[in-house]
Amino acid sequence: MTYQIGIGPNVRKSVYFDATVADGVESFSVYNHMLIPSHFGDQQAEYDSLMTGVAMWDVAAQRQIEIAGPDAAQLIQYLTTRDMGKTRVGQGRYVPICNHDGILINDPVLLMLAPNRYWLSIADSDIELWASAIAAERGLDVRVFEPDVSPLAIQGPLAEQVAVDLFGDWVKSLKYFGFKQTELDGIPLVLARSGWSKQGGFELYLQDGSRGHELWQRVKAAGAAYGIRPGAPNDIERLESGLVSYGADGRLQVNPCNPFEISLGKLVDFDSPDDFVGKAALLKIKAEGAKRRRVGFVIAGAPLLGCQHSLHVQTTDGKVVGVLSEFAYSRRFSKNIGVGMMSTEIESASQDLIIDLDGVGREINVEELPFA
Ligand code: THG
Repeated sequence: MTYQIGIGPNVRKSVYFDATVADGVESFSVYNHMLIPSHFGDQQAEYDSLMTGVAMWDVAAQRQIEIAGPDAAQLIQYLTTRDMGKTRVGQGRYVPICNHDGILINDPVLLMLAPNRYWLSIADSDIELWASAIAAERGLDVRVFEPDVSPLAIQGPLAEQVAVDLFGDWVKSLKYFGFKQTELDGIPLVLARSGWSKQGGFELYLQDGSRGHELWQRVKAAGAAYGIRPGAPNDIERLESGLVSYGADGRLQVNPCNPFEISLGKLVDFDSPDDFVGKAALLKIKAEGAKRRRVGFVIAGAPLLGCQHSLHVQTTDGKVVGVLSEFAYSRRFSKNIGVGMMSTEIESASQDLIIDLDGVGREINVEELPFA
C-alpha cells in the first residue's frame, strides 16, 4: 500500500521551496514545522557531490530564534550548558540546551551578532516558546522571535571555491563557525563557515525571504562550474562522521538523552559561577555516572538499503541493552554502520548482540566513534 502525506496549513514551505521543486526534489521531511528536502532522486550522486565536489541544501528549516535586548547575554547563558564568557561577535558556537531534568531538548548553533543580539540556529524543537517563557518568567528585558532568516548550505571540498566566486577571497579567512554580515547583488545575508557535515563548507543565512528564489539561482549558477548539485543534509555522511542528530539520535519525547549520554558532556561547563537550566540535575547525573553511552555500531551481513531508524539492540537471550537509532550502508567503510546508545553495564561484558531486521536476526558490534 502506498499513501501520501498532505501538506496542510500547519506545515510551512521554505523560501526555497519553489526552486527545489523546479530542480526535481523527490522527497521532503518536516523539521521545525517546515518542509525540508530529503533527496532529489539520486542519493548516490548526492553523496558523491558532498564528498568530492559541492552540494547545495535548502536548510531554511534550521530556523533562527533571535534573542535581542539588554538582557540577551544573560538569557543565552541561562539557556545553555556552555560557559558563554568567551563568546565573541562574529564567532558561532555549538550550544546544547537542556530542560530542568538535564535532558537535551535542542543543540543549536549560536551566532552572536552584536553584544545584545543573538541567533539560535535550532534543531527540531520549539525553542521560541521555551526561550520566551523562560525570559518572561525571569523578568528579563529581551525580545524573543523568529526573524526572516533562511539558511542555504553549500557543502563539500569545492564549496570554498563557490563561496570565493560569489563573495571574494575574504571568505577564506573565515574560521570554522566564523561568520560575517554581507550581501550578494543587494541580497542581505550572513555568511558562515559551518554546516552539518565534516566535508567543509558554508551557510548563507538569507535575510530577505522574498529573495529566496533569486539566491538559489545565484548559488546554482556560481556552482555550475564545479558541478554543484542540489541535495540535503546527508544521513550517511553524518553517520560516517559521527555528527549528532537531535531528533534521530534522541529527542525529549522519544529516547530522551542527557548530554553525557549523547557525547556532548564536554559542552557542559560546571566551573563557571553562572546558573543554567538543568545544572542541578546534570551535576547529579554526572555524580551518579552515565547509564548509557553513545556508540557506533557495525551490522553484519548484506548491505542495508536506504537509511533506517530505531531498533532495539539485544543480547542473544533477548535482553534489550541498547538502541540503534539510525543506520545505513557506508560505501566509504564498506560496511553497515549506525549510531545509538548502549547500556554502560553490558559493554564491558562483550556479549554477542543482535538486532531484529524484518524478522531476521543480524549480528551487531559496538565500535568507537568516529568510524575508521
Ligand atoms: N547549521 C546551522 N544550524 C543548525 C545545524 C547546522 N541547526 C540544527 C542542527 N544543525 C544543529 N546541530 C548541529 C550538530 C552538529 C554540528 C552543528 C549543528 C557540528 N558539530 C561539529 C562536530 O560535532 O564535529 C562541531 C561541534 C563543536 O564545535 O563542538 O558542526 O548544521 N546553522
